[in-house]
Amino acid sequence: MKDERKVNEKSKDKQLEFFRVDDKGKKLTTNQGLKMAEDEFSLKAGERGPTLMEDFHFREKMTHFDHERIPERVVHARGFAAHGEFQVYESMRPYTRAKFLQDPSAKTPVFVRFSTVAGSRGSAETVRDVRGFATKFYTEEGNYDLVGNNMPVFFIQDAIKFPDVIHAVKPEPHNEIPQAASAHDTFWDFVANNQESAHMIMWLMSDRAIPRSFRMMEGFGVHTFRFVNESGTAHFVKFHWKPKLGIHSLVWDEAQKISGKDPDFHRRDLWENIEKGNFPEFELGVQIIKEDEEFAFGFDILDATKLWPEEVVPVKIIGKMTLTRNVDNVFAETEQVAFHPGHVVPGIDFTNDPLLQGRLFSYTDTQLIRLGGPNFHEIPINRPVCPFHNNQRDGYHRQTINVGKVSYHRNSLAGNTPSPASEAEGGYVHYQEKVEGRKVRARSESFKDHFSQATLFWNSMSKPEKKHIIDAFRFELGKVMSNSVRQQVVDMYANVNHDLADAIAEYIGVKAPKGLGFGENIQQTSPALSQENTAHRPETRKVSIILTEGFNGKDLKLVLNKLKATGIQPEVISEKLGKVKGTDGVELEAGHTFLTADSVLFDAVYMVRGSRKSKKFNKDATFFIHEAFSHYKPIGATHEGKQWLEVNGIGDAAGVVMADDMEWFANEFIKLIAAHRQWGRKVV
Ligand code: HDE
Repeated sequence: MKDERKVNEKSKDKQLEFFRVDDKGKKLTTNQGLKMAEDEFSLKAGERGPTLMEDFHFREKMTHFDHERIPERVVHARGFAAHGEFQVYESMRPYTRAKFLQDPSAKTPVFVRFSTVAGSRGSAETVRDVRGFATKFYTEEGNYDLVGNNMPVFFIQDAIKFPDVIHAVKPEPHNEIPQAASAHDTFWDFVANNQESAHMIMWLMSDRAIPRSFRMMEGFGVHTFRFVNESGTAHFVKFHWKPKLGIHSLVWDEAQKISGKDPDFHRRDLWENIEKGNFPEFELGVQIIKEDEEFAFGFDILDATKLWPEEVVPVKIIGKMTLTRNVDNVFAETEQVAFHPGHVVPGIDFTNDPLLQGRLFSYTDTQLIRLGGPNFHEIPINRPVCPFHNNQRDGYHRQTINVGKVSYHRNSLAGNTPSPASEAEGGYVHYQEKVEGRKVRARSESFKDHFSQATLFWNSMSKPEKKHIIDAFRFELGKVMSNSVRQQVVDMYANVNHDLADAIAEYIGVKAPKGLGFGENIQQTSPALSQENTAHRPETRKVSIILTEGFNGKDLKLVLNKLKATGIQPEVISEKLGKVKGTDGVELEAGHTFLTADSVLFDAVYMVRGSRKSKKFNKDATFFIHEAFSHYKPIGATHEGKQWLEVNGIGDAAGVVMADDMEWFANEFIKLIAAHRQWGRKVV
């Protein structure tokens, strides 16, 4: 352990190395280190006789297996994580004394876990849901956890309601249906009867709830926190993660199909890109408000159902996180990592946001049951990279062997150590906020506007984004059996926007209330809320290349080289796996057939075909392209592929490029791929 402490101080990777075990090439032993001569047959009285109690090897192996599962997270059970590093661009010293935010040359190791909220551990990843975005910074002053989501607001305002919203969204208790879906009665009954959820539901019905990739979504700390600098001055702060690849989403039909075709779609995407060296990058941004401006906005900054519009309080980009390494073992790292919004470092402090205050209790409490005792901080993935010393002792699975007989404070036998550190020595000192008030179970009047920002969100959406929101409401409420609940939700959303309420009502057998609602007075927009206004980049997009034998080898090579040079990932689909022969001696490896690949697993299609004709190929390719077309994906075609698109009647639609000039074709196709979806296309 002492040696480990030494490496501890150098880097998280080195520290983890200490615990890494490779069983390859080793002799099989019991957990006591005893080499075993046999691992296939239990010890029996005679070859056909009963198994003997004496078989310690069988008992140990089976007992361990029987105890392999731990309780899954009560929320965010389905998740995937990666290691990386964070570096600040410029010192944030004027605002915070947090050391990891001060030195632009320092790299802080991080571990990030992305997740869905509602589904169980084995559920599909592309369901409509909020995504968790939890980051552990292993700083030299201790671990700092930024435990956020991919949406900047939340369903409720007070933590005491968290069990209610989660009970409502989880599968209904009498039949445990539906898994990982909010489209059912209890969830929408909760929404209609807890109208503080209005704004968050707009995000949940939007494209944000079906991200294309963990690498292409924003992250938000949600709550208002505090930065505190060396002289004790505080500022309110909100945290943002901005993906360098821009924000992109699936379309709903595609998301549902992927749930069946590849329920591991998001983890596979993250895993494969990190393995290939396409390291995901996210910039850290902060919005900062002065302490004396606490009441200068039209909303309460302690209310987690409100965001700070970026046009009013700009996001200052202060650093970058890069994810560079996959985990070695999902259980040891991803499953056992324990995040907690209360894991802070000097210079970062809390506010009285009642949602945050409740979270500060919940996370340790949940780790105690999930990780089986109070020593979860000793699990390798959770250990800080700096040493830790205190008088806490014992408990299940204690690993530290504390030497000496003193385990109390104050003492004289150990020179009164471990001793508290002063602020100058790096000790954490809470921000001395003045608080006064009566003990009440109540909500501040300033928390009672539930609709203004829901309307702001609606106003800020592009036309296609609005259509997706309407479709999502129609889908979700269409699955709700109770007519009364459907009506209540439509009545509620008439407060946000009347056209929205009308459009929903029209399809779900109820009527929107007459007259204009609250939201009609709100004209403001916040362009930053529309993901169409974010970066559009082609890097790492997956393009399916559809080929048969006899394709034009020289031309295709030129296009493929151009795509790859832009960072696009082409993958060949053909009739059979293996080499496909083209002209000019070119051979390409088909990694997929129509049996194993599907259009929903790619961002774009390039139809090349070849000279070989096959009815089966034509049928499969027709389905493939029509599906990609209906999901607004870029489609390119050259050579025999061109005629094929024309015959299929999709040759001159928006977002379809066909050409004989390969250079021009490649450039145009790349532009379409960068733009992601072709919303101008008419899809019936
Ligand atoms: Fe969590 N949340 N949460 N949450 N949360 C948990 O902790 C809780 C909230 C978030 O990848 C649990 O270790 C309460 C907001 C993420 O391991 C639990 C409230 C935000 C993760 C818990 C909230 C989050 C969790 C379950 C209402 C965004 C996954 C397992 C006050 C800012 C972290 C666990 C990971 C996990 C409680 C609301 C984000 C039960 C009581 C708001 C990303 O402690």
